[in-house]
Amino acid sequence: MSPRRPIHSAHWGAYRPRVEAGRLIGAEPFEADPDPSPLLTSIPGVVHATNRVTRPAVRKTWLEGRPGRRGADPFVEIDWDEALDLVADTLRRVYRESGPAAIFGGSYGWSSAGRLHHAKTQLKHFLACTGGYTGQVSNYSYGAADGILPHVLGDARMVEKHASTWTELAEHTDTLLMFGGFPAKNVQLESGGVGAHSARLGLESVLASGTQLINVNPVRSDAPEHSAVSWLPIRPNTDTALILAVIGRLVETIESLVQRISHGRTLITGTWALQRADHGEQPYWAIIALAAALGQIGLPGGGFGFGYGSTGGVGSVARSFGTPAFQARPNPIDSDVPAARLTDMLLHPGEGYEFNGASYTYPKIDLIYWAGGNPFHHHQDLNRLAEAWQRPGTVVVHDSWWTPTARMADIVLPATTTLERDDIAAGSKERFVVAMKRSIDPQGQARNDRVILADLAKRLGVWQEYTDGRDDAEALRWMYDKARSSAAEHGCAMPDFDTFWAAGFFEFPVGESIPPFAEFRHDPVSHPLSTPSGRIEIFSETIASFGYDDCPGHPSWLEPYEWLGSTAPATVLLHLLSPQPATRLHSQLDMGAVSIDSKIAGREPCTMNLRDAEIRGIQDGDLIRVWNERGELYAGARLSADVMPGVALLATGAWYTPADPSVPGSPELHGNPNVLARDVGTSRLAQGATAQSLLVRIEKAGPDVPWVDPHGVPAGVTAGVGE
Ligand SMILES: Nc1nc2c(c(=O)[nH]1)N[C@H]1C(S)=C(S)[C@@H](COP(=O)(O)OP(=O)(O)OC[C@H]3O[C@@H](n4cnc5c(=O)[nH]c(N)nc54)[C@H](O)[C@@H]3O)O[C@H]1N2
Ligand SMILES: Nc1nc2c(c(=O)[nH]1)N[C@H]1C(S)=C(S)[C@@H](COP(=O)(O)OP(=O)(O)OC[C@H]3O[C@@H](n4cnc5c(=O)[nH]c(N)nc54)[C@H](O)[C@@H]3O)O[C@H]1N2
Ligand SMILES: [Mo]
Repeated sequence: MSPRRPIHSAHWGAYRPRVEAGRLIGAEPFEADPDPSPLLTSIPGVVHATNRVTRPAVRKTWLEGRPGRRGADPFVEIDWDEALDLVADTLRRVYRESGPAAIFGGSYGWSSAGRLHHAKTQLKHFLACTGGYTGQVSNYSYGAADGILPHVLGDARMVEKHASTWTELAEHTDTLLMFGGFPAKNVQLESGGVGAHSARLGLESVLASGTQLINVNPVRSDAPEHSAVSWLPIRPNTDTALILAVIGRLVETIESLVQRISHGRTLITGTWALQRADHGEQPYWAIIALAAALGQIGLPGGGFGFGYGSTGGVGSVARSFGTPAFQARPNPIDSDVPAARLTDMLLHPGEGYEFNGASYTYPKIDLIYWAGGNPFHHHQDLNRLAEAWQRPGTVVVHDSWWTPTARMADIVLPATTTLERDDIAAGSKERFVVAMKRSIDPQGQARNDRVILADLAKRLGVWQEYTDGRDDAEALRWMYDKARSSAAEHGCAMPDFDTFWAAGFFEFPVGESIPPFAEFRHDPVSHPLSTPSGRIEIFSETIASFGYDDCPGHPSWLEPYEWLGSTAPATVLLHLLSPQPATRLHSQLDMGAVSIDSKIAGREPCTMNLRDAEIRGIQDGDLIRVWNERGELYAGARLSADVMPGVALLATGAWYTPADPSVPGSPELHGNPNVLARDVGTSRLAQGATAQSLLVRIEKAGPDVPWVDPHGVPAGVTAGVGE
């Protein structure tokens, strides 16, 4: 038998890299993966892309001490020592002059699957050692759920860490009522990597067992094609109204949906997208209330669950002990802001805001430090962010590519990709722990984030605190050994590091599953929830006591600020949903083969109903202009009967490319929906992102739409060598 090639992993799956003459030429799926992701084919082109950051670069005007404009000015390349001195001097100055709260190190973003070199975590660890920073609490994924679930259920585990398994569903569930359906495209992904993709096949087995699935969704195609699947189209952001009506009808007249779900075992699910909307707390609270009214919470295959179809691991058996992961030391200061309130923080230093029943004040930020995230992909109302982003004195970014955020920085440091270093992938809901072996040399002058930060720590006198005296190889072994001890305490024997590294992966045995709330149902007195009453709170005295009209004390239908029922008819305004992209992970892999192949004349496809296209004289493949009062963009039209009339879909992640970055609000040429999304919180309770509540106008574009390569490099820098 020929020896196996080394193994590697990514958020979209484990694979075996094929390397020739020092270059990655292919990524073959891990042999134990029954349902590998097509995204693997994007990796070689991305790793050797011409828009890799090859050397440290500094914005010219910043270096010269002139104001200039971030995103518009050219860069100059400098050597590593100079760059590290500049960053260290700036950190020292800001700590001295403005204090730790003036350093924004939230650095939200998925970074890499590798758990040691997870850039965001390493940055937070570093800034905790240098004196502290302003961080972020909660996330863009399920901010509203994070706010509401602890009040209703005692904690937020149900949002992803606790769900009935596919096996339980196949055995017990008669009806699966899915708000947001089950978009198979999303379950390619799991933070920390996937060894064996199981969710799509899991749902297939549930359908094969005879379960009926109702896809409540503006989009038909986000559920399997199967005779047991029915589509209930719904206007975006109106689920709460439907759910509350169903609860009412349960005790009144009987209609077909009520009929269906009140017979046999019913599981009600909600995708995370549902709560990423104005008043996003409400649909989740309403789903819990409906499940409570049906009386099956705690029974196998009954009750409610979240995140099915949002991420790969939901529906797998959860493990109670840790997988290898690096933990940052605690931040010595406390000035975190809700993740999605980034622009508000930059625009309104010193002003107050409400969050979960308390009042806080936004800090004044002088230095933004970002590694492993892409706010000019992920944040709402990018034109507003682009202005707010000009305010701090300095912006430092580590990335492997010239992303839109790197272009908006003053100092850009080139980071290695995972293929250029050793690491370990381990999703928390995943069976496999995978060795990510270095397969190629660092491209250009790229360095590991941990090495960059260790060199800065040396300059700032905190090398020992930051590294604990361990180099990258020693730290990797230490991280693994910690997980191994934790597993041993739970009776699970992991091999020693050398054996694991030689084998390339370790598979955890699948444990027993207990339906969520089974113990609580059986004996609520001995197993109370951590809510004030010990029960599921359909009415919350705590929330009512906050006095928030945007989140009252019980689930309520509250009109979103923009929705199809609000203003002009759908012949004029369309509800734009920005789902997760099938062709990449957020903005990652946008210049890879799969994403590039999906574009229309280089722009992101925007899917709309045939009727809406016809009214506007738009044909499949046309360039379209999409706009509202916050911004305008160009995209390519895709027509489909799978999207209900009045709704258009533009996936997230096309790299933000303003026609002229020196002009505020300049048209975006590549199709990033966040130039159109509104940037206000779900409510004062959770302050989550509301990216799914927006109306737009769409027209066929004129003949002379400008074009700028979204994946180029800024003036003054050396491009990578390319494929
Ligand atoms: N309109 C709209 N907006 C949304 C959403 C939506 O539904 N609609 N969804 C939101 C959600 S749920 C999320 S999670 C966010 C995602 O937002 P992000 O997590 O910020 O998006 P990514 O594209 O994954 O950004 C990761 C960045 O890290 C870089 N990176 C990867 N590996 C490394 C590394 O080893 N070192 C360094 N230094 N950098 C690295 C990548 O190149 C990339 O630039 O977007 C949010 N934005
Ligand atoms: N391929 C791929 N997969 C991913 C990601 C990626 O970037 N690429 N990102 C990952 C991340 S970070 C996250 S947080 C998850 C996010 O997962 P989600 O946020 O759940 O994903 P979406 O695709 O935005 O939406 C899921 C479904 O909800 C439906 N929906 C949207 N609004 C409404 C509504 O108001 N009512 C109803 N009934 N349905 C609605 C959409 O039509 C879609 O079918 O995805 C993860 N998976
Ligand atoms: Mo997310």
